[in-house]
This record gives sequence, C-alpha cells and structure tokens, in this order.
Amino acid sequence: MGTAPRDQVTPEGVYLHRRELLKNGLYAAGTALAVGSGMTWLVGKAPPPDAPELPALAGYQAAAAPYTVAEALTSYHDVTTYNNFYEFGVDKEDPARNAHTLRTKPWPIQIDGEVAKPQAVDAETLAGWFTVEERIYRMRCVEAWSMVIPWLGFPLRDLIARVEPTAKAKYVEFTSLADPEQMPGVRHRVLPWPYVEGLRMDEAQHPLSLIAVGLYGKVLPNQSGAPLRLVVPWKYGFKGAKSIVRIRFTEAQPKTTWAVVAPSEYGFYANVNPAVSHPRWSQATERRIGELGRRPTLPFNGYGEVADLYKGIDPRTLY
Ligand SMILES: Nc1nc2c(c(=O)[nH]1)N[C@H]1C(S)=C(S)[C@@H](COP(=O)(O)O)O[C@H]1N2
Ligand SMILES: [Mo]
Repeated sequence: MGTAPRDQVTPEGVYLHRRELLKNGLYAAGTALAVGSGMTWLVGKAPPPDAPELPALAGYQAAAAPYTVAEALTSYHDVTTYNNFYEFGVDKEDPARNAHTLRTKPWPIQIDGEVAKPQAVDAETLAGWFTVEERIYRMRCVEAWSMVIPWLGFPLRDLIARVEPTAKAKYVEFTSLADPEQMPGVRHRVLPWPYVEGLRMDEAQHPLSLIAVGLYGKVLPNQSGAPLRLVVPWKYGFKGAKSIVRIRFTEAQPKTTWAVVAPSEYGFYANVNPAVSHPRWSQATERRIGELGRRPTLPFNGYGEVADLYKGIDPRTLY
C-alpha cells in the first residue's frame, strides 16, 4: 500500500452537499452517517484485505494503440482497495472490506426501453457475445485523484448494435444493483438508490466507451463493479456505473444520481475539464494514486479525440 496521504479532497459523500440535502431533508440521515463513518476512518479501521484470487480471463486481445497510455499502471492492490462504491460504504476501503457478500452468478441484466430487442440476459451470456480486449485507460475521479487501469472489456457500441435501439433512443441509462441483503451501504440513505448513470447515444457509441468485465487479466473484483460496469475514460469516474442490472434506451435524458443529488456540483456530462473548478476544489491538478506530488489534469482526461461530440457547445457547460 502506498504511504502517501490518500484523502486530500473531501470525498463526494462525506460533505454530501449539505445545502441540497437540507433543502429536501430526505437524506439528512445519510449525511450524518457519512460524516460519522468518515470520523471512524480517521480513528482507524483494520486495513482492507487483498482482493481474493480471481480466475484469469482467457483469450482476450492485448491492449494496442490507441487504447494504451505511456504512464505507469496503478498497482492491482491500489486499484482494488481504494474504491468508490457507496453500496458497500462511503470510505475508500469499505468496498474492499464489504463487497465479498455480492453474488455475481447468476446475474440477470434487463435490456429495455427504446430498443427493437428488449430482453433479459445473464451477464456471462452477454459477455460471451463479444470479443474481450484489454484497454489501459486513465481514470479521473471528480475528487481530484486518478489511476491508470488495465481493463478487460468490450466496446459498448458493440452491445448497442446487437440490441438495435429504435430511432427514438437518444440516451442510454445504466442502473446498478441496489440489494440491501448483499450491499450493506444500501441500508443507509447516503444516496437515493439505485445508482443511475447515463450517456447520450453518440457518447455511448464512441469507440472509447467500454463495458468492463475484468482488470489486470482477471475477472472483475466485486469492489470494482462485478460482473460488469461502465468505463468512460474522458468523463469523471462517477459516470462509470458498477454492477449493472439494467440498460435502458430512452428518449429523455436520464436522471443520473449525482446530478439529482447535487446539481450545482455534478452535471450529466461530467467531462473532465481542468478549466472548470468544482465549487469546493480546483480540477486543475490531480493526485495519481501511488505517486507523490500532483499532475496537471488534461482536457477530456487526455482523450481529446472526443471533442467532436461536443462541437458548438461551450465546454465549460459540460461539467
Ligand atoms: N453503483 C455505483 N457505481 C459507481 C459508484 C458508486 O458509488 N456506486 N462510484 C463512482 C465513482 S465516484 C467512481 S470514481 C468510480 C470508481 O471506480 P473504481 O472504484 O473501480 O476506481 O465508480 C463509480 N461508479
Ligand atoms: Mo468519483
């Protein structure tokens, strides 16, 4: 484990947007919980266990240009013990401690909405439809820390082509599992469960948008969003919904969790932009987990090829 201080910026949940929270009162209990557990963390919990030994994923294509970055990978230990997955607790090490209770087999996924072939399909069957490849991506959390992660997955656009969205489909919505039996964090109202994220259809069809089913050559650990999660490398990490149980094609823009809870702080687009500060901190630099010091944050997290998707829109409005 790295010895550098890990939390220099308040996590999304610890402050949990007092203003908005108090405004509707609904999540006041959640605020207390988040602050309380943050204090527990300061006092000190046992270190999280290493991720369990997971089966290797055979037969994937190795990462090739343009899907690699010439930067050191974040260690497997850090990738799997420093996580945001509030369904398992709001502290960074809670998912590694708690996610062993998630049962990922069987894992039915509902595909519905504006689509020619609505269906329910098991995650394993679905993954088997596609060629799995390795993609080494930067991951930039809105809290101003970052990683470099070797994912295994398939392009979201391949899945979209297979299920044939109708002409009315303008967006794709992703819903995570919210089962209090398996996910202790869901027993607390830190967020309005289930966790929902979404993309505009053209963003979802961009070749960079990935459905990940593994990392570091192995099956995805539960804390990383097993059995299947979204990865959109030019956007802040919260867009990457974990442990997805529903993929819905919609005409209207999905009501995405963080944008609903704190609209002044988190938008629908959430494109990484060093020029637009978060109301409570700068986004100009980031702390790469495992490194000392800070790095400059790159526009679109270094994936400038997506700029075409936003032609004619002021990038500062796409937070
Ligand atoms: N269901 C769900 N998905 C989620 C989250 C969450 O709390 N619940 N956290 C998001 C945030 S804020 C980040 S930064 C990434 C973290 O992914 P990682 O833990 O694999 O690095 O997951 C995102 N997906
Ligand atoms: Mo995040």
